[in-house]
Amino acid sequence: MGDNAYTSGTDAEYQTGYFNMYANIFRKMPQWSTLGNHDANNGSTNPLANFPYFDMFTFPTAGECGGVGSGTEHYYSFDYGNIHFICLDSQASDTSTIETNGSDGPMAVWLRQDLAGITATWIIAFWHHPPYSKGSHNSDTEPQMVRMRTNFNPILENGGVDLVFLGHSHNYERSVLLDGFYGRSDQVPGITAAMRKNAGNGSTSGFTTTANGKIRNAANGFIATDTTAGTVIPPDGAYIKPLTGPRDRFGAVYNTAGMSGLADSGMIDHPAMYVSYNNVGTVNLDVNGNSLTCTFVQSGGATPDNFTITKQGAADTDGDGMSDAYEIAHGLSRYTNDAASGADTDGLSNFLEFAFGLNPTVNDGGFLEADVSGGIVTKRGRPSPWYQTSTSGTDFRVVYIRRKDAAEAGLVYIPQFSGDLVNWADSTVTPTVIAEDGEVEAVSVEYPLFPTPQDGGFFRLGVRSTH
Ligand SMILES: [Ca+2]
Ligand SMILES: [Ca+2]
Ligand SMILES: [Ca+2]
Repeated sequence: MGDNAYTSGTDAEYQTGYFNMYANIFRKMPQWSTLGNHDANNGSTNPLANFPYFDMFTFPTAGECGGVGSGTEHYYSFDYGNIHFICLDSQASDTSTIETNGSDGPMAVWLRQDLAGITATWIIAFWHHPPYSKGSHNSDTEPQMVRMRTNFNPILENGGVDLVFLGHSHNYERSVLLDGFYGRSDQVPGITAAMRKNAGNGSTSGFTTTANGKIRNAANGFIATDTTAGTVIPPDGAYIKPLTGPRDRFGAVYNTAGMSGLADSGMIDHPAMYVSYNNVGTVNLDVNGNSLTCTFVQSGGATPDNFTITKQGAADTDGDGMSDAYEIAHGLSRYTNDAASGADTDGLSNFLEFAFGLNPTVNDGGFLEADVSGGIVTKRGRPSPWYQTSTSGTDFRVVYIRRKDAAEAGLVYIPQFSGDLVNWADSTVTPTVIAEDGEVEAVSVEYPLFPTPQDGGFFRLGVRSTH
């Protein structure tokens, strides 16, 4: 996270404090660094200066490792597995943005292009100056820290960043799942409940604290409280973010880890943080498919913090049960709950249109039709009675349309049967898929045997969202 060798980042300092120090590790592991103030001749902000740092490292400038080429080693991106890493320069590059300064500097121009093309599951950004810190540096007042927060956090959050690693403050500071806070830590109203996408610890296993820290959780009323050695913090469960659909503004974790070489003091009570420590250690990043876990590891093996982010399901910003992708495609609002309304004249709510794969702006709510022998849905629509003949006679069944991404979209379809229209029983059989059209499938369920068949069998279908 920058400042790899003190004080001015000279070749000699790097040799002694970095290359000699970690020779065994460097034989096995590539290094991806970001420019710190000590790498820049102890504080230079000259964007044209060729610090020794740039001769010691060779960073991609033309997208050689994935992403959009930046044309400079000051900032760059690369892909590793299903992760897209973005390195920004908070020390010596122009941090202007359209929103704050009227026009984008080259770094903002490049970042927007790079973010727009990402298909990787994970986006992890890193740079030197933390946007949220009350460690050995104060993000309320230090200009570079303020600028990264006000100018670049919005771009990254709009682009769907999941995790940001930072240095500069010689402390460990780890935020909750946060979105949209660009002010001072002491401003009113400060970080709102809506900005805390998840105020819990994001841990799936819990952890045991050490001394020299501050923690903010339900047990202490979310007021930063001194940690004690040996306190067991129970898990609150992983931070959940959508796996598919638009990825913007579902929250990110900001993790300052400037304490690998030295731990300084500091208030470490920034309201963005779940837990902070003035202790030496390192952060281990472990990504396995749709799950990402960070663990704070100390030299003796203690692990006084961890958190997990899990990607699952379809993006549904307003939680109305209809995916963002569907709402955008059909002109509905992804920010307001419009599940119960219906813009067309087929009598189906927007939510049922979504569930049956229909169009909420077109009268298309007739009964479904399918070419069963060909296995093709020929017309999407409402559930319908259906029968098929077999060697044992005639099977009376019902058919209905189910989205193929139902599990991802959080949809549950519940066929129910009744003999008297009063008492309804959920069907317990697994529906049979009889046709599909790529996006949806028609499934059939046989009528259950009734004690008094002459009463007839009535059918209805419930559709529920787990969002
Ligand atoms: Ca929605
Ligand atoms: Ca909506
Ligand atoms: Ca419709």
